[in-house]
Amino acid sequence: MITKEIYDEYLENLISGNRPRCREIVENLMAEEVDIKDLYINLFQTSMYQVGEMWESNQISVATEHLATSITESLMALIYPNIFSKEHIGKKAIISCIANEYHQIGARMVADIFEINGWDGYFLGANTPIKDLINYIDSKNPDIVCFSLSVYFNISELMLTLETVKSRWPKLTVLLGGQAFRWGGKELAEKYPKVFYIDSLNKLENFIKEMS
Ligand code: B12
Repeated sequence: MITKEIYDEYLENLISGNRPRCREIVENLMAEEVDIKDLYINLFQTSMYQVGEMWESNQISVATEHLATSITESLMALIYPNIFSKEHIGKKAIISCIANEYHQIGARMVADIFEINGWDGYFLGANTPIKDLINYIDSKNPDIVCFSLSVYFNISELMLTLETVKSRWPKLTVLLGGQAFRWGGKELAEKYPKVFYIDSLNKLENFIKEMS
């Protein structure tokens, strides 16, 4: 269980750049068989949101924020053996940040939730150009495509991406998510058939189960 004490100690070590201690904390939680979604949301996401607030209010530098990001990404890699050991069911999802979107941790979590549920989760990472995305969708013929958006000023890229993908594959299921939608844009999902905005990993998992 991720208690307040564990979280506080983790955050302190994340901010001070103590990767070995952060790693130990995560390994201990994994040994306790803490749910991966719990780890993702209540440890990694909450701490990175707090890092963002500290950075915004000048309590930490950009360098510290970058270090916290890289530690978080390395710890997610630590969990991979638990994610990829599941039996696969022959369903495919492509998960990508849209062009000019450099925040990739949330999208990586989304890809992992697909893997945990037996899907092949093709995670394309940050800033995927539309042309390459289209070619990739063409080559994989996925059941679902997911787009992650963190900064609201990238909404026009998302609109362009949706228009391009939906004009080519009108029946393809597309999921939208990410914190940019706090500032607007959810209505984009209503503009096209089979496009859904999903606001949490739990709802995502329910959706995946229905599609499995
Ligand atoms: C780390 C970070 C960066 C790193 C990212 C590196 C990397 N490898 O990812 C770097 C340095 C690149 C960066 C750059 C910038 N950043 Co920044 N960044 C952050 C920070 C601190 C953490 C992001 C993170 O990992 N969060 C944790 C993840 C797990 O959360 P998440 O992304 O929300 O994902 C969850 C859900 O949203 C959901 N989800 C996400 N995607 C999807 C998709 C689907 C389909 C579904 C179903 C669900 C889903 O699932 C996840 C798990 O629950 C945030 C602070 C914050 N509040 O997050 C700011 C933040 C996102 N950044 C911000 C800004 C402003 C910027 C810059 C413009 C700064 C600048 N002046 O250059 C640039 C923009 C770069 C760009 N073009 O993308 C703002 C955005 C504000 C806004 N109004 O849009 C934030 C909120 C900071 C702040 N408080 O102001 N940043």
